[in-house]
Amino acid sequence: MTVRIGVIGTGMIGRDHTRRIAQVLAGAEITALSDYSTDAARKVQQDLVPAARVHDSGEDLIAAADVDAVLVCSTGATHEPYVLAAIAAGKPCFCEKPLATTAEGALRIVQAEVAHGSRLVQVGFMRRYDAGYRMLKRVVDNDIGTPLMVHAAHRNPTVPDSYGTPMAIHDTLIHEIDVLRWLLDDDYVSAQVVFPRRSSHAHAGLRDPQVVLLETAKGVRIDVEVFVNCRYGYDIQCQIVGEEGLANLPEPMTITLRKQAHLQNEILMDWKDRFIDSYDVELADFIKAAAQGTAAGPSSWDGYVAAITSDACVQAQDSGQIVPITLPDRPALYR
Ligand code: ISE
Repeated sequence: MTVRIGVIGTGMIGRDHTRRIAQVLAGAEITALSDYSTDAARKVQQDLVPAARVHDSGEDLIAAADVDAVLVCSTGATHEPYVLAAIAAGKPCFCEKPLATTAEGALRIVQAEVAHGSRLVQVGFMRRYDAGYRMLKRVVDNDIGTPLMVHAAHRNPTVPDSYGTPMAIHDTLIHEIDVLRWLLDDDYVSAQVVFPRRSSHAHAGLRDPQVVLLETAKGVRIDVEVFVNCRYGYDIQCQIVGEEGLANLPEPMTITLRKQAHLQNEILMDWKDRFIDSYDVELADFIKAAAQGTAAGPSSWDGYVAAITSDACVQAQDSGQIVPITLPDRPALYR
């Protein structure tokens, strides 16, 4: 079966996913597009999928008879209503992060999916599909004994002026929040944020860097440095310390260059390049499950837990205190 997909939001990532489905992946076609700017959707249609229909609204697209599954790539505040509409229509739905801009909104999605009775939603936490993180997970599960500590870093060379202190959590740390839970098979119980000396490169209104300290239910202690004006590159580090050994996330593959008395490896500058391959794998997973009328991979529950944890981290930024994180019982659908 060819899964007929509608894409809501044809900006940067929506356009890229459209290209991916139209030109790279098998098993699906793009039949519908929508964007708050219809002109932008038409441009993507002309450039990439001339046979697709452009709809006036996301709601129309979700209801369309030639749409079997939906990709929600629009701005974060619109995710919740579109995902809820897709669930109401019984159509599998891939939603970029965040699942919703509030934990309450994410919970409404969880409740709607539970009421539907089977998985329909995949959240775009693509790091779980990255080959390096998958290797790390195998080693954590099999080779280093009980995990005790995690040291991680999430560094961007620079960020725009519109990026404020809470975005370091909602936009940046959110990836570690999800992927570390998955790596450790654990949940968070508390968060604290401490601020080192401020970089002079941080614009007014942004406290940078920050160190986020998370504690898990099994007692693992995690420190994540978030430093979004590090200048030198886009750099993701993750080290897991276990009882029997220590494992590091592999560096991205690069040429090792010996030249003019230096030994060098290039460092990526743009975050869009760092996990580029994992976008293909996550969408292939979505298409495979959507062909069966369901969804796999990171779930609404994962999106909800990420939202609760993010809120606790932002509270910890403001208060300087250790903020407890409590989760409701996980519904059977997500166990
Ligand atoms: C961006 O939205 C991302 O998802 C990147 O992975 C992150 O490094 C960046 O800080 C975010 O703005």
